[in-house]
Amino acid sequence: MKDRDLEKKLDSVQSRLYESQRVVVLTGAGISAESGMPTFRGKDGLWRRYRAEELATPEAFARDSKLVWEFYNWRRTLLQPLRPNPAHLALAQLERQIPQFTLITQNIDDLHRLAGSKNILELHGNIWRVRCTKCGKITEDRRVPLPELPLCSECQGLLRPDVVWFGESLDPEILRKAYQALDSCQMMLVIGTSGIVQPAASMGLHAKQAGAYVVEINLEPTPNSRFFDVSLLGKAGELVPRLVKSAENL
Ligand code: BJW
Ligand code: ZN
Repeated sequence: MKDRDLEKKLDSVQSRLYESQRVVVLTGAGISAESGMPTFRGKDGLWRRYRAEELATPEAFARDSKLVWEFYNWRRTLLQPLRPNPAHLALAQLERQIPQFTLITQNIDDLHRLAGSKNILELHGNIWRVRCTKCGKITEDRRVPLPELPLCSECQGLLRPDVVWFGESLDPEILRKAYQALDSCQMMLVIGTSGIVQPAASMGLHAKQAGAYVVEINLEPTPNSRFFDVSLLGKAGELVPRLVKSAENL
């Protein structure tokens, strides 16, 4: 994309954004890439050449809990020192400027909260929570690393990460709030997601069909790009801050 074209698009998206009362943002792993977190489907894969579909499933955990915990311990260790990047920070600022702002994230890394975002719907859970496979108790646990096979303090059952794996249902209350926001928003930004994993992959299209103006921000086109109103190609850490006005320019 020529610089001049990109600038024009950014100006027009910014104007629409500040005319909107209700805005939804959907984020994926790409928004955390510039903080240092590898994405799932990058060219080198995520971890030891396993695909997400081979580790992030209840079947994988039943077959080899140690391996799956090794994967999550590796990610906890990697994530612990990481900080929000300019894209996370810009979204936290945007939330303070838009009357009704909902941030839907597929990420489990907590970086949006660290950046100061408040109204966050975590579709796929949070890596800093664990859930007992026996009694169901959910607790925050920030130890890094966790024991090879961490156990519940109440019932000694095996703990698992409190995240949503393939084939598992998303929290119905979180989904309800997400669709409520998608149904009524005037504008939606879809940032740094490959648009492959359902149901998040269809959320942009859902908002579009409900009448929203949908803008995608990604390094490259995705299978959904053609359904959206605008596709901005580039790094989230550069493009998202460009859309958000500083307090003195409001
Ligand atoms: C940048 C950038 C930069 C890089 N700037 N951009 C309908 C049809 C077919 C299948 C299904 C269906 N409905 C449900 C399914 C099954 C399944 C599914 O979708 N499978 C597909 C693979 C086809 N979905 C489910 O099982 C879901 N459950 C469900 O729907 O329950 C009901 C049901 C069950 C079964 C059948 C039918 C219904 C649950 C999905 C849970 C996904 N879980 C994971 C792991 C979470 C925990 C963890 O993190 O460990 O979630 S998998 C993984 O993928 C993770 C992510 O959140 C998710 C999405 O990945 P994301 O964020 O898009 O990352 P990438 O790496 O793919 O893309 C990064 C993008 O960023 C790229 O585009 C880059 O270009 C870009 N980028 N740097 C801007 N700097
Ligand atoms: Zn327990």
